[in-house]
Amino acid sequence: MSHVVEVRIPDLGGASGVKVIEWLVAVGDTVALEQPLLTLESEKATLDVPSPVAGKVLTLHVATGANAGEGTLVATVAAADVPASPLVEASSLAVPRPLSAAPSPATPVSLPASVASLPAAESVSVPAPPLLPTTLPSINEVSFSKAHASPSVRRFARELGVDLGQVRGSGVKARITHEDVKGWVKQRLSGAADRGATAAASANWPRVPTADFAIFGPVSVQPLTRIQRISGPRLHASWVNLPHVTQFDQADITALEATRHQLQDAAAKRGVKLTPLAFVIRACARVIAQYPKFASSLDSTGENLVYKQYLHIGFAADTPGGLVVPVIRDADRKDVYALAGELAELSAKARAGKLKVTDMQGGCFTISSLGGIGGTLFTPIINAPEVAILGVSKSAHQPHWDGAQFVPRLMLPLSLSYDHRVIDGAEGARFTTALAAQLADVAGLLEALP
Ligand code: CAO
Repeated sequence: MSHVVEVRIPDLGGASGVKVIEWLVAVGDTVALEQPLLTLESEKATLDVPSPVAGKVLTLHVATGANAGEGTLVATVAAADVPASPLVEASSLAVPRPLSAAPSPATPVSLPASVASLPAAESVSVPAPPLLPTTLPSINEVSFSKAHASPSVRRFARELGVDLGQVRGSGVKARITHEDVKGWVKQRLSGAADRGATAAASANWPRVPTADFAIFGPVSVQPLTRIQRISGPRLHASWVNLPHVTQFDQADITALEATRHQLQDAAAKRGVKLTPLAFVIRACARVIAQYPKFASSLDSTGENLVYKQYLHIGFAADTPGGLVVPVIRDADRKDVYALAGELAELSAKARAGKLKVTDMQGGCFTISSLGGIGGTLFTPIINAPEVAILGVSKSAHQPHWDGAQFVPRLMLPLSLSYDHRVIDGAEGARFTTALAAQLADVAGLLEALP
């Protein structure tokens, strides 16, 4: 016959201001004797409150995040078949554990039975070991002891052989939860952490807070556009997976702009308008021919660079639905007129929402031009799996010292972001220097194509 047992906060050894930071069970769960029910945190320690009986959880009396004190009623449990007094307190069972105490060298570490009983690897030949122990790194006791986790999470991690020192906490004050441990194990087993491919997929990233904005004033809610829903995660993936460095420079485009204006009539006869971007694409194509690494990609193992025997260049286009990146195929085989024509055509398609998926595929390098809008410099996000992206800002006249006097020159700001796993800082600076020189060499940009 069952009876109801009240679970109260135990003697806290003088600690005050404890908070319920995690419920480890839910109403209706069957619990074993001494199974942790919830985790409390004080300024100095976390502790689990175990169930004083085996039975079924009937009620949780406090919410996660609530403050509690010694004697607070936290749960009621229907005890099964235990001939005991109707009211039992958990006070004698809870064991606090310091948050960051260094381990005492004398303290024996209780390994899970399966690990503790393994023979020394070099002394015997053993059959193929199970996946988990072979793929998880061994536990570093110092970092394990310093990890911010409750006793039940520690126990759980020990059972799985997880080094808590390597697990990122997603709980309050970066505390490691059961879910974090499970997520870490899943990630290791899938090999994602080793490949470094999906750091973003990890459940262990700290999360930014959300808020109920309506508490502070009226709000309206607008869903993200389809393009934003697609491009957002891709930008995020690139941001978190690729070590970005942005190299800034500026190019003297005084001569280029003068020539561009002179060529507008000729361009109009061909039915195109020459914008600075067409020249920038032409310049990039020529410089990438010297520095092909900037149009390469890492392969799926992350251990080889793939050099493409073609050069398709994408450009970011601002559309009412969001950012899209149409791709100009074989940009290295097109002169500025052809590039200007394709720019206009693809931009119009982009703004009308008429780009096909194939119009946006196969890019090797991307250019994001904000020159028609304004701004000085920015840090564009690489369009992975590409390894570099060029940001172009609005040109402006600047005084230039020619050795005798200051003369006005029209300068174009360049912001090159590159994947530092593939491109070194010196290469990045060489690339922007070469690009600036190429943009200043307008005759070279207008050279007939081979
Ligand atoms: N400096 C000064 N003026 C510039 C310039 C520059 N770097 N680049 C373009 N301009 C001028 C052009 O000459 C044109 O002026 P005129 O009409 O007087 O000739 C005007 O700005 C507008 O140019 P444009 O935008 O029509 O043409 P474009 O070829 O330069 O750009 C496109 C085309 C599609 C790239 C652009 O319209 C666009 O969408 N830009 C936004 C890209 C973006 O959102 N990037 C951010 C992505 S990362 O979040």
